[in-house]
Amino acid sequence: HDNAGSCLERTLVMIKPNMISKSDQIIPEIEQAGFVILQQRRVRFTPEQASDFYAEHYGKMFFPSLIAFMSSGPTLAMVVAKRNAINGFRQILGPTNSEQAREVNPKSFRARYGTDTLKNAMHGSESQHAAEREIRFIFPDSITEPILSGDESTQY
Ligand code: RTP
Ligand code: MG
Repeated sequence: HDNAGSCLERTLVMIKPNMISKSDQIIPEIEQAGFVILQQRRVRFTPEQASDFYAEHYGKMFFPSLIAFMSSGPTLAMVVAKRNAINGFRQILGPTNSEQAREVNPKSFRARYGTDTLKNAMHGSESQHAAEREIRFIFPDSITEPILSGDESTQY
């Protein structure tokens, strides 16, 4: 089996404020790429919540502009599932810099919807640890264990 050894994962995806108006176009693309949307929520981040969500970047040059951007309007957050969802979504997301995305992966979300390094249209968790933390951050009531593991995942 092709996917033997791979694991059904959940990752946190966000459509950032500059592209939330394109959600009706973006969501079917996420589903066509094989991701199942488990939960979805519109979030209006306060600057404090955005700072907390992006705490790993505190102190960096771009932190103030990141916080201003992420609290400039609503964001659409969703929990999506697929085999290897975390890396798989980062692949179709493209690099952080939208201009670089247009060069290296023109079909990626950031290539097509992003503007630059800051306004890069979408977010996807970058590791298992980040995914768990971010899902809990946005969906505090959601289950915290992996949805399925081992042999069970083949039934999905
Ligand atoms: P994300 O967390 O939003 O999915 O993006 P990422 O992993 O590709 O990039 P990361 O390094 O985690 O940066 C988080 C967000 O901060 C903004 N940023 N601006 N040099 C800059 O101006 C700069 N670098 C990063 C972007 O909005 C980036 O997605
Ligand atoms: Mg990141």
